[in-house]
Amino acid sequence: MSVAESTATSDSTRGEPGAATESEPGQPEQRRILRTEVPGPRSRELQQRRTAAVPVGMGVVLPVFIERAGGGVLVDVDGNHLIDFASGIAVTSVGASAPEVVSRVQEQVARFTHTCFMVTEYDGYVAVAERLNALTPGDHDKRTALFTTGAEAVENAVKVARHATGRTEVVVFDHAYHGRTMMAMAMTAKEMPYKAGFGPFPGHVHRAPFPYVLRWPTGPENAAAEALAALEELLEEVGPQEVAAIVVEPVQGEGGFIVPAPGFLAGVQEVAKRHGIVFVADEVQAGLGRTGTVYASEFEGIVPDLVCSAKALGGGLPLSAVTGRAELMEAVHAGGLGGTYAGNPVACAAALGALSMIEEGGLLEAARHIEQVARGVLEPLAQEVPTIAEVRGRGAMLAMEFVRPGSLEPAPEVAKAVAARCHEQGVVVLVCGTYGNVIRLLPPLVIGDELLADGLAVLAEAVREAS
Ligand code: PLZ
Repeated sequence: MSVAESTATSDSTRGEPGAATESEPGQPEQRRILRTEVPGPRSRELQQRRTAAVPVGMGVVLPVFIERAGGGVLVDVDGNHLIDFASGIAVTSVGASAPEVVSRVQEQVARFTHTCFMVTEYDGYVAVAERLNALTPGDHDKRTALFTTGAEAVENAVKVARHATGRTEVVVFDHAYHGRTMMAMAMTAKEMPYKAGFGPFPGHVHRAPFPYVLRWPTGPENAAAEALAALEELLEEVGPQEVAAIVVEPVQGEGGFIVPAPGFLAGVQEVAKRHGIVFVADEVQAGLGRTGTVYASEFEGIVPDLVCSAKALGGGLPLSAVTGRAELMEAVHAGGLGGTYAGNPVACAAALGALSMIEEGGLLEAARHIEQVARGVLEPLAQEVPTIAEVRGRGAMLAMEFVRPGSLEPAPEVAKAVAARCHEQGVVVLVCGTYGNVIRLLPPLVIGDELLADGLAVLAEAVREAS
């Protein structure tokens, strides 16, 4: 394929030029443009340097080097405009160069870059904490501690839960992903590539079944009740009075964008409450607007005791948070929580921009709109193509699971082929799932309609080809 200097717009998706395609000042043109093959010659050159300087352990989905990004577009060093259906794994929900983030970061970085909040303080940190205390589910008294990565937020939620309860055990679920640090790895389900060769891991982590509706052995209608019964059974074995925390992703991310069977999360909350266990929602991937509500927990009206936020929170800068019941958060002794960079002022400034967009910028509506548009393409496609077992997800966190036709046998080779074809055509999609057979969509919530339609058309064509 060579599309020298051509605009890649499929006829089926050419619509009226509308406001959605207009690029904002300072943003790259919001259109898919392929000037070279992907990756192009300059990316390939840089890739050679990377290979000599960076270990392969640090994997890469698409070996393309990016020069600028914004809205729904990534511009690479060869001048290709790629459609971003990844958002840097659910991070740049507000876009990769949103003016609301950029201006606040510039202002902050010119005043000071760092003090360490544990040494001397700054109000940006407090402002982010106040916003998260207000935005997380429940109107009880809350406190927020800021950290840097999602894994750190998860680890600190466990620390708080253990300290507050005086208990040791942690319960997590099948297909869970919680990060790459030692405890977070122990809590993560999948061996390859996350855990293989890195053990031994911290103990005291127990895994219960997750109600994966598509694959529930006795049928979808039984998933919630049977998964809850299995959780109760596990608690009986471990001793519920020994369990500090149950940690759950309200929509599982890396595990395959698995939406738990209805009623399950509320059931987990009830079980946790009955046994005095801290109920922790890992909202690192699903939170902050991605699913069409600020937190995915809201969907079923659950109120977690502790909520982990990260990714979209920092608008592209590294920032994470644990927000929770004041009596739990205040249980830890002074100095028990922290980190040199925890709640860095530049990241806090970025977060205040991102949060204002999520709260007031119409992004929740945008996430629901993306779902509607994407389902409009993917659901008919699933009817047409026998390799799609299910289209699932919530808001702008959507996925397709691929199987061998007529069975539930995972077809990771189809997902891989679809992703490769999309990448070649300038659409950045990601694969996920325990079986590596899921294609997920995580576009920036600010993506324009034409770009979205074009990306979906490329994806649909890739699915038809690969099936
Ligand atoms: N909890 C629910 O999705 C990060 C992983 C990318 P960090 N997911 C992307 C990779 O392969 O390393 C994630 C998540 C949930 C925790 C985390 C961990 O967040 O910021 O990557 O530490």
